[in-house]
Amino acid sequence: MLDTHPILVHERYSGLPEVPGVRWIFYRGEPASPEAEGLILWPPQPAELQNWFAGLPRLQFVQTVTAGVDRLLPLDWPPGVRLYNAAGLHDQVVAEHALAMMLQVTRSLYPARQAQQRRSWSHAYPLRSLAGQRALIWGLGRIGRRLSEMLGAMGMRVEGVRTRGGEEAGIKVWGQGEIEAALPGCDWLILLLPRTNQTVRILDAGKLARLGPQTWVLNLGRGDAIDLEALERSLASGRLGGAALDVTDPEPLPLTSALWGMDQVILTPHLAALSDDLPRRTLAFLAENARRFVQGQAMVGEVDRSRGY
Ligand code: OXD
Repeated sequence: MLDTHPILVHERYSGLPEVPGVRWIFYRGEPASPEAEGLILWPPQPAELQNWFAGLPRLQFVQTVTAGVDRLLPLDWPPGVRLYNAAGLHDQVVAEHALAMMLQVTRSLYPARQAQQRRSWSHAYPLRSLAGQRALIWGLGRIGRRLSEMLGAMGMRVEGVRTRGGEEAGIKVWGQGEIEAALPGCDWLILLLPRTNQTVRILDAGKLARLGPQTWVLNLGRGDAIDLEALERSLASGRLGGAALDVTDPEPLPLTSALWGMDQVILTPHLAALSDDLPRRTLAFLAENARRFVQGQAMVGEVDRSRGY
């Protein structure tokens, strides 16, 4: 017979199935249950969480439902409390969103739709194939690896960038220090970076200048990884092919931003991870990680707070 482990869960997840050994305690507002050993957050609430720690003396872990945990990292974490992100939950759908953006561009679906609205049987737009094009995925975590598989299956030449270079799952991986050499000649630069002290404005004017008029920049990580003013200048001058941004800084973009109106820009409002089956998958993910906790197995998604992901 398993001991019972109380885990606080935001009431949004009240559909969680029973997990042997877990006593779910649903909360709204402040989770005041001093016996709780785990806390499942929705959404990440940094200021509140800092205050809650004092009332949760038995807490062993905090679980988020997001991939990024940047807003929680600056907190003063009590010793022994581990942080877990939703590793794996968003890989497929975020990768699909990136692929959809890319195919929308190469197959000119938006211009075709505009022609359709004019009832025009037009071929007056560029049509290309992804096969043979070079994609550089900057931030080769789980989502990046899933995307690299998809792009590989499309016949693309896929490379990655991560802290240390080498080879992973058959693709060339550039080290972060080699980025200047990696950028020239890529057709797609796809940012999937977590936010850390090193990633803010990491794609700046200097690095944008190393890209060419054929390059499209995608960002599905954190908006502040790109210097948006420099991006806007590169796009306006034709030195860059286009940009597809699911994240921006700030969010939403100011209405005065020229990016809203550019034909070579696709904006989606930070929804790359959303899909109709996300609630079901989230419950299954949370239940499985809680099962691992009570059975003393390694939970998935432990964040190294010193690295920031
Ligand atoms: C995330 C997100 O999961 O931005 O981090 O949606």
